Amino acid sequence: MSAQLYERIPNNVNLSEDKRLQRALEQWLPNYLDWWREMGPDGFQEKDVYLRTAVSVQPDGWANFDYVKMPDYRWGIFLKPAAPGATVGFGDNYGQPVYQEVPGEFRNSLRRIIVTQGDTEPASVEQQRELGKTCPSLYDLRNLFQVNVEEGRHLWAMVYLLHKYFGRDGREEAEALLERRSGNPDKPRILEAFNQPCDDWLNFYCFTMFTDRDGKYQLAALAESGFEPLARTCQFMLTEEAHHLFVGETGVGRIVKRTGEMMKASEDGDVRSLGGIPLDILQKHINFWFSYSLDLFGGELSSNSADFFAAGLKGRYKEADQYTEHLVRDDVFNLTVVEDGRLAQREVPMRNALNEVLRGEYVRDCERAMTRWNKYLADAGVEERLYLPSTRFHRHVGEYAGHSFDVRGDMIAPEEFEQRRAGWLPTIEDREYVRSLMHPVTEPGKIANWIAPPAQGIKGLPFEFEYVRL
Ligand code: BYC
Ligand code: FE
Ligand code: FE
Repeated sequence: MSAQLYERIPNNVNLSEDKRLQRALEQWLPNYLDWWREMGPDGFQEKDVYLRTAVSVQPDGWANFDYVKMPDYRWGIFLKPAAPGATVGFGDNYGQPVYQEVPGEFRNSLRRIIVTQGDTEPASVEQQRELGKTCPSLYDLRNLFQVNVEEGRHLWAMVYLLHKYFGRDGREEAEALLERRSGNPDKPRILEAFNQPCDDWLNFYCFTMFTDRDGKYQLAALAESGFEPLARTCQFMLTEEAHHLFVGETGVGRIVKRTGEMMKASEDGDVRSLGGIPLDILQKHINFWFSYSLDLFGGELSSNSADFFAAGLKGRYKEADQYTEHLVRDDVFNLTVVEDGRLAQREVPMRNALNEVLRGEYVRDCERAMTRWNKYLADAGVEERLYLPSTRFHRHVGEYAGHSFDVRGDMIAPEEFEQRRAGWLPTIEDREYVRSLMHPVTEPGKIANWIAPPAQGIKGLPFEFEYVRL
């Protein structure tokens, strides 16, 4: 499949042969650009940024690096090439040919999945729009913008599916994706994590660590889909997503490193006097973003998850590689539920617990990162450690919502939660303290005091490289 790169909308889906679709997307394009100028990174639209642009879907050649002004970024439509003879990989239609069109009976479910996925992408750009003004270095500024333009491209990916496969209601949904606004009480984004403010860099790194990571697992589940255009779209999105996760994990890691150094250097272990971010504030941000991101997996018990799996729309993580049995008809899952005001075990049909199974994969991945961060503390000679709170802590969706749990997962009275909240979740004072550290550092090679420099620059270039020309 050859990529058509120099059309108005770069693509590898033969857009020029589908005039109706091409016209529809060319009509959507100016609305998208208006949205980008209004809600994209504030104050940097005319700057040259050293960005990676997808120009082909080949494993070694898809990323092209050059200086680009963000509004000129070539947002394109790229699907991983089709594997011939592909079949539905799980559920009740296991082994049948993959769906090339939307099966009528799954139309609403599929549209809803695609709209939910699509809604998160512009939402995150909106949440991050002010961050450029307080960047800790040009390297980090460039990474922020790289993430932003790629989330913009992910929106394009979903809008392509809506326009191509869902007719009139697809077009309406595509427009609505540009109308909702993160945090706006009248027209909020669909999922709650995407209405939370993300206006300092500690929040940004936690967001890309924990919330983009939900994106990875959701996309991976959709990359298994029997609706082939969705699967192939998500497969390609995952290659971009890896960088977002890198930004988050190394970003938090670099703060941990710096805080560890400062704890050692200060007389009393208090890093505030040295202008650092104390470990307890870091921990509270981890608690906040981890718990909100857990909500993004949906209820522990979900008839939607069972229906999506049965229909072959949304699989398990690495369904094809990791499992040998793909029907999951009789399996059960042991779930910890709340019964009569206390925790109890209940055996539930596995298909209804697939949100929880996916969440389990996610939690293991987060634990891996936590181990790495704690190693930085150990290396600095510091005793304290960071941890992940219980998956029951501070939940707003699912089995544990409406009850109160401490960070160890023990049920407590709501009053006790409120009394101890300030020790577990960022307070206004914590946020203000972090904000007080956020001053832009824009000289090439310089870095803010509260974060360690990265181990290396981008694409083999040194950290001192001028990643954004201001
Ligand atoms: N907030 O059956 P249930 C990303 C609703 S991130 C508000 O338990 P289901 C990215 C739900 O709609 C990845 N409402 O849930 C990251 C349902 O409503 P109805 C985004 C919620 O459907 C960073 C009810 O509660 N992709 O890409 O099994 C930067 C019961 O729900 C929430 C996707 O999410 C919530 N958190 O699972 C940029 C993939 N959770 O039916 C990008 C597509 C649930 O009672 N979405 N509800 O009206 C899905 O697969 C599913 O919709 C969910 C929910 C996994 C989100
Ligand atoms: Fe994305
Ligand atoms: Fe992302």
